[in-house]
Amino acid sequence: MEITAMIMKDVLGLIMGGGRGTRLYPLTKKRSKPAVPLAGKYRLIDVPISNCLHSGIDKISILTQFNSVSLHRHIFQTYRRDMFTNGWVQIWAAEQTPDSTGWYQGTADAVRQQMVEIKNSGIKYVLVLAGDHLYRMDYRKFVQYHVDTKADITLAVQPVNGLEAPELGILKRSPDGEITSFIEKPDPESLHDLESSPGSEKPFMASMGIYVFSTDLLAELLATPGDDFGKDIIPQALSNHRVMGHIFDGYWADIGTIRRFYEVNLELAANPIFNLNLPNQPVYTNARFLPPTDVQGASLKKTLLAEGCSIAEAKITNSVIGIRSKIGSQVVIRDTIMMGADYYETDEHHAENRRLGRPDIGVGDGSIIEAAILDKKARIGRNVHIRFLPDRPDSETDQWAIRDGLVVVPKSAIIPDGTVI
Ligand code: ADQ
Ligand code: ADP
Repeated sequence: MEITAMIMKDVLGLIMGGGRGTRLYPLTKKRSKPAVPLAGKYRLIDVPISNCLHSGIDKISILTQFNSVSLHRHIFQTYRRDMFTNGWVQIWAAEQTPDSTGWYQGTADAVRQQMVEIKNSGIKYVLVLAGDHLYRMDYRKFVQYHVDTKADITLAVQPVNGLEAPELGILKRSPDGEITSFIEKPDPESLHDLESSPGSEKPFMASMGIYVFSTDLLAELLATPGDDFGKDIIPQALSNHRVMGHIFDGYWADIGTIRRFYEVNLELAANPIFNLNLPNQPVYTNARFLPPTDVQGASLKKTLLAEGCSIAEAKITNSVIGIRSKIGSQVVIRDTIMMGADYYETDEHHAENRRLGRPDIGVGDGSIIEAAILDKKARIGRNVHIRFLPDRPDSETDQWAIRDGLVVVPKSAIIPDGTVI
């Protein structure tokens, strides 16, 4: 059966926008995870939403634990639909009701708490998507496979190596693609029996955490206990449902931890691992009408440089420089994600900064920044040195944190002149 545009209109894209946000903390200190900036100009949520729109899915909900202003603003400004389309993008935040205590307890619980909304939408299929992955997938093929194989549930799956396997749901499939066993984050002993292609570079088959269900079956499954899809719902469903695994062979990266988020951003700068530049399949984001970046005397290597920046004189290597970044003279930036700013400071802002004795937004003259993540609107003074020191334990002060060995300067933080971190 050919999947028509009509069937995709009957699919709800349900994006899991994050649990308590601990794995990306402190980027999630003041915003919900879907609003975390990516690759200098996008936000994490732009990836699954763009995939949905390119696949003809135009009803999209984002499940998030808390409702940040920046997420609302971003969704409203970017995905406003016109009066001639039926589509919508909605944010469904965890809320306290007489029947629930508030926080989503896990991925399945998040969906359970919004089951009334899902049923009310009258949509036939629910496509559950992660909110922290970088990939480009045509969900039409995925839904087509689900329908063609008469599946009850279909998972997107991909081969992985032995280092990645313990962090993922690992499964085995029969020759026709039906999943016969599934273990969430298997320990080393159970891994041995889970090889799908022994001897190959990627012997294990992993779940990508992307599922398609019929709305009726989803409601039925969520009426029984179990708060997570990976830990509870999928393994329990194997015994009495047809659960299929659809292989996705494109680029796919889970960027839900500070370390992977950092690595994937820098890989985007250094290599064409993922094409942000496909004319017919752009990653959508807020259209901001920013001016061209103004560079006075910089050397830039392996760098993604967003628009609207102003760079006096700097040496920038292996870095992502986000929108509206301001970089002073004699600055060195290496192996760093600088997220930029949401607005330009005016002369009045600068006068106010002098009065308060704080640096302007951006990186001040003479600073050296290595292996850091500078969140939006960070104020890095002059002659600051953020060093790369291997094996630093996680720690936190008011103005910066060490996570996975990296210095993270949270949104709007102030690093005074001359600070050495
Ligand atoms: P994990 O990524 O470890 O494994 P999980 O932490 O449940 O699973 O996150 C899945 C997605 O849901 C992420 O986008 C996350 O931000 C979001 N999420 C988590 N808790 C949430 C909550 N309470 N409310 C809303 N959103 C929430 C899963 C599967 C594995 C699979 C990997 C692939 O369980 O089987 O291999 O994804 O990355
Ligand atoms: P983020 O989560 O990425 O930091 P924010 O919600 O903080 O995003 O900021 C995004 C929006 O806020 C932008 O549209 C920007 O115009 C506006 N904005 C935030 N702070 C200010 C400010 N002090 N002056 C003017 N505009 C601001």
